[in-house]
Amino acid sequence: MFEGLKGPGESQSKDGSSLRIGIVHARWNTTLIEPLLAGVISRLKASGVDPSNIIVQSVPGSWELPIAVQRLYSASQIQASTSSGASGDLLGSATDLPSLVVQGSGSGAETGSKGDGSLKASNTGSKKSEGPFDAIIAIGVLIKGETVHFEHIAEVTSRGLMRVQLDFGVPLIFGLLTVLNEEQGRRRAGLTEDGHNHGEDWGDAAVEMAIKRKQWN
Ligand code: DLZ
Repeated sequence: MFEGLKGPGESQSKDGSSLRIGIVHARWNTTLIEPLLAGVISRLKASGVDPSNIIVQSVPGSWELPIAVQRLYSASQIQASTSSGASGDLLGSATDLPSLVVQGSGSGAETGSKGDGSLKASNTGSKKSEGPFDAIIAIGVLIKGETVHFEHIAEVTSRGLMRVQLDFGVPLIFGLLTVLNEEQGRRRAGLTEDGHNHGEDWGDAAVEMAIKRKQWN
C-alpha cells in the first residue's frame, strides 16, 4: 500500500482546535519562505487551529532558528506558569515578511495577505488556548549556490533544532529546506507546475505530532 510513497501519507489526526502552535521563520530567501509559511498556516487552519493560537516570529537567517525556537518555547512555558501573563510581550505575533501579517496576541488574531487573500481569517469567536506550545515549526531555506558554508549551516542548524526538540520534549517540525539552487527551492515551495508546497506537509505534521504528544503525556 505504501510502496513508492514519497511524502508523509495520510495523517490520522486532524482536529487541531485545541492546539497552540509556534512558528519561527528565517527571512533569508523570503520569496521562498513566504509561500512555505503560507502553506503551513493554511494547513493549520484547515485542521481547525484557531488563528489566535498561531504565533509567528522571524529571525534573520537559518542559523538563528535554534536559539529563537528555544527562547520562544521557554517564554510560552513561563507565560503558562504565571497567572499574570508577565511574559506575554515575548509572544506577540509578528512576522517581518512584507505581504504576510499575523496580528493579535490578545483575544484574537487575524491573518491577512496583501495578495490573493488566501490567508485571511476572521478573529470572530476565536478560542485562545493557554499553556506552552504543543508544537513549533522552524522554517528556513538554505541555497547551496549562495553560501560556501552551506553544509556547515545546514548541519549545525539541524543539530541545534533536534537538540531543542529533545531537551524540551516538544515536537519541532523541521522546515529547513536545503536545496542546490533556487529552482529546486521554487519546486519545493510549490511555485512550479510540477512542484509541491512542503509547508503544507509541515503544517499537517505539526498537528499530528502535537496531538500525539498530548496523548503521550
Ligand atoms: C549568511 C547566509 C548565507 C550566505 N546564506 C543563507 C541562506 O541561504 N539561508 C539562510 O537562511 N541564511 C543564510 N545566511 C544567513 C545566516 O543564516 C545567518 O543569519 C548569518 O550568518 C548571521 O548569523
